[in-house]
Amino acid sequence: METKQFPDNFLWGVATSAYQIEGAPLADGAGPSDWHQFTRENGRIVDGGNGDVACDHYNRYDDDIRLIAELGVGAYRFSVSWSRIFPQGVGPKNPKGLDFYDRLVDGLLARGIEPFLTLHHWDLPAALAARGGWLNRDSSEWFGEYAHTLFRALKDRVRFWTTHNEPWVVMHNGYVKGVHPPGRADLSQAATTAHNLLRAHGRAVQAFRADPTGKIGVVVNLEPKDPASGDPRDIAAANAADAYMNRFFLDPLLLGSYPKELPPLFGAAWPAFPEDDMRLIREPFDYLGVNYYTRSVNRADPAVAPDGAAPVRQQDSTYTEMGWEVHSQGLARTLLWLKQRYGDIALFVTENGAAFADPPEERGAIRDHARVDYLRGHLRAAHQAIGEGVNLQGYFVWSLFDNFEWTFGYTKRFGVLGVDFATQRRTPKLSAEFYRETVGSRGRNLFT
Ligand code: IFM
Repeated sequence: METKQFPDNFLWGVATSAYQIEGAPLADGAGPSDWHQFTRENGRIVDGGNGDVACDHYNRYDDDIRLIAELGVGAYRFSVSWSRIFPQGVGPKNPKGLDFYDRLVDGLLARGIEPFLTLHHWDLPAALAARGGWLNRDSSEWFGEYAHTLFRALKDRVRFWTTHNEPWVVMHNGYVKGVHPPGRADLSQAATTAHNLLRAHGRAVQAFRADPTGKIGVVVNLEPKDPASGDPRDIAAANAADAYMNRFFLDPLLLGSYPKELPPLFGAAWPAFPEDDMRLIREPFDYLGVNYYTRSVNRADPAVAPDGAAPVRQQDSTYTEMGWEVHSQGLARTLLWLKQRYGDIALFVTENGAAFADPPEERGAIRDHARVDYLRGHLRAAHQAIGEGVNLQGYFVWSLFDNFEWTFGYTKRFGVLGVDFATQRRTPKLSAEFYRETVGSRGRNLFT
């Protein structure tokens, strides 16, 4: 009988991001980020939470590396806080900020863990936000300079680099829903932000190629958009939602133009972008990171801007604490869709995981069966996609720890390690044990 396993060289990892775990946002000469400021505005974050302490990883990183190593994983995906490196976003560097990531990278490598580094996972130096942030066309140059500094400092040891994490969320939550910095609802600003994020990506990729080592990519959040019924209006709404979320960034990056659905959806708010920008945006990169959590089923609703698609809850499905449907087959569909639409680009699942209300700790263990089931289902789907010819090279669980879940503060727990935020004690959950077995057996345990 054939044994089902993941390939030998498959990269297994866990993921985090700077603002969600580090704490000490102003330590050692760092400048404030837009998130540092946003969390100080009244009513922005559930329970008034912020990243001032988070998982205190800035101080505990050494112990945390040991915990990562105990999971047996080969890679750790983390992000760098731009305002630790450039307190003003541009201009004078802060060597102590760089030292932190230098020590982190060395610590990971000493334990045989591959650093998988993201340059921008949402936090932007407040000084640059004050200059318009991503709305400013100069943001591509600011980002290029920041990226170049990190390449010079760490490219001798870091092989895998990511420009942006989920640029769609930066645009949608920041400029459509207004629940992330800068808290606006302005479609024209949303489109400009998307465009400048894409230009900044291209600029960083160009800087990366100055030295031919390593791999650079970008990470997007994707979900299949299904229609709620066979009604042509629902089918059209699901297609618009797909253009707006799934193709908004990938089409320009990989095909060189925005989806044709976008200008009509945005109407007068769609800016006239300089044609020449597409050359920069299309700069070839090495891999695509996919963050997959759920799918959505949509019905037409003209009141929802800009895609006119309202998600509909499914009667017979399970939902996570985020209100996201558990739908593991959607991961296989997404990976296959990528291959079919964009070709055989190298793929990583750079985030996958779930927030559940975990049971209380019992004799030193948190028995998070729901998360184990979630991970098992999605890992099987990833394995299936490989079997169907997808060039999937790695998988990262979101997240290593319970951490600061942005607008939701500390109320949503995604970790395979539980964190008691009063004491900073880390407790492995059942899912940590399950994932350790998965990594150790290259996924054989998923099928027994
Ligand atoms: O916590 C976030 C992460 O920062 C980006 N991707 C989705 C996760 C869960 O919401």
